Amino acid sequence: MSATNGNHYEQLHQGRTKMYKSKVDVVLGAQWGDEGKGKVVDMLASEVDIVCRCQGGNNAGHTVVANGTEFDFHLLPSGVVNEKCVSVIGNGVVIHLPSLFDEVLKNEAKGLQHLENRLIISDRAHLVFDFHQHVDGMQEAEKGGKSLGTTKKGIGPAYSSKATRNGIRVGELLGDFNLFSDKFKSIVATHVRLFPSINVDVEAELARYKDYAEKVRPYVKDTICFLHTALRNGKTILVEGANAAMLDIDFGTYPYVTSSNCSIGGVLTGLGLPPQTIGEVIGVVKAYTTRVGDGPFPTEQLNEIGELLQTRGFEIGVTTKRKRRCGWLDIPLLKYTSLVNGYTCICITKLDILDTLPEIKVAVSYKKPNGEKLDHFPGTIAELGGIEVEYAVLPGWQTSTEDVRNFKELPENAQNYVRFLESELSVPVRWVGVGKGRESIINVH
Ligand code: 2SA
Ligand code: GDP
Ligand code: MG
Repeated sequence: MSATNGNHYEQLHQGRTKMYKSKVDVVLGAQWGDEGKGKVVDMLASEVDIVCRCQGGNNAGHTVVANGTEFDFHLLPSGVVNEKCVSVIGNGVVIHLPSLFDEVLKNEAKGLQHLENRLIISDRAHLVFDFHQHVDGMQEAEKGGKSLGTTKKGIGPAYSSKATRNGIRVGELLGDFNLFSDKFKSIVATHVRLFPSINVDVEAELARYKDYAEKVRPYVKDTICFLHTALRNGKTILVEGANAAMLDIDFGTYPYVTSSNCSIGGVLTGLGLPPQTIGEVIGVVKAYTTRVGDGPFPTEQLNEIGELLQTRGFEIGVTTKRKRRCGWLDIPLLKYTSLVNGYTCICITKLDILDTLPEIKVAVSYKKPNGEKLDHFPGTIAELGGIEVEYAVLPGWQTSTEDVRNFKELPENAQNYVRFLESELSVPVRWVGVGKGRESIINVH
């Protein structure tokens, strides 16, 4: 046997070339969304060059409270609050242009300036049309009692068009308008065949999109090249996940999910990044659990605890204004999303919302109907519906944490709550949120 034979695996791992001067850090929702990703992105955006959205659309609602002003972002990356940051809407995002420009106007009125100089939109991102939104509403209505509780922003129908290869990309809107018109007529005809009651004034829509083409043109670029050049030049990049792992089309509680990959895979496919570019993966964990929309929720509290979390936490959908369902923190769920996403650290948010509780429950395991402990997260709704949740009961702290800025100054029981989560997940907790504002964050290490 020659000296090199049998050593291929070892050789494969030797002498790796360093192609990138910097890394891409990622902020991901670890539960069912609304963990406070917007706030975490804003906290880090002052130190990065580029902030990107990689999936979802204007179903997302990310809140940033900066210098006393509250912003809600839906399509715009939360990094736009920071004037030094370039914001990128990647190829994996689906864009309803009328909503995007409304959002730009609304935020300009709140004082965000010169967005045109620091927003870049991928030519490969798909368009969401008004008829996609109508179809979303109709599909929900048809399901009756089995609706998913979508945001009705046309996200599912637009990703369906993409997957069936009938979708239209931003770049096509900017090319030959006759070709765009033909594709638009064809995608409308397909939808009218399936949903005869939708009413699309094709000529009026084409006229409207002719205007949108010129409005969006200055923002559109090949974002893949842009990001890779940035990485080679040592620019720092942060990715803002939208929705969350339990809403991921593959890993979430299917079919009660959204239509994109909201976990780590969506970062790579939604921006054209290879895995070795990924640096830190920050899991954002709300100190309890919420869910907006239908679907299973093992630790949901349909009682005064749920109501207290909902009212103290102002748990209302940022996009639809629906009340969010509330329940206890769920460790089996977090262990599962940690497996899928590979969190390198965690930010716990909304610890302050638990301040008044005398005791706090945390789900620590799931049991099958026969009493056996489950060693995996159920893959079907039926299996998840049949589990029994086992809780640990932790003492509360019944003291306000809102003004605390140093981990050691948190009440001991609050520190223990954080340490409990950390040891259960075996992932370091790097920050703890105790209020809405930028400043309401505690550095743990
Ligand atoms: P869709 O519209 O097809 O993506 O809906 C499918 C499911 O995904 C849920 N979903 C969300 N869950 C939490 N937060 C979201 N963003 C808004 C917010 C939600 C709102 O920040 O509050 O305002 O209602 C979001 N977007 C989608 C959705 O509820 C369905 O369960
Ligand atoms: P996202 O979709 O993950 O960005 O989260 P949302 O913006 O939909 O919902 C999070 C809500 O919690 C927003 O109203 C935030 O302002 C608020 N929030 C974020 N972090 C904290 C925190 O640590 N404490 C409190 N009280 N509110 C927070
Ligand atoms: Mg949200």
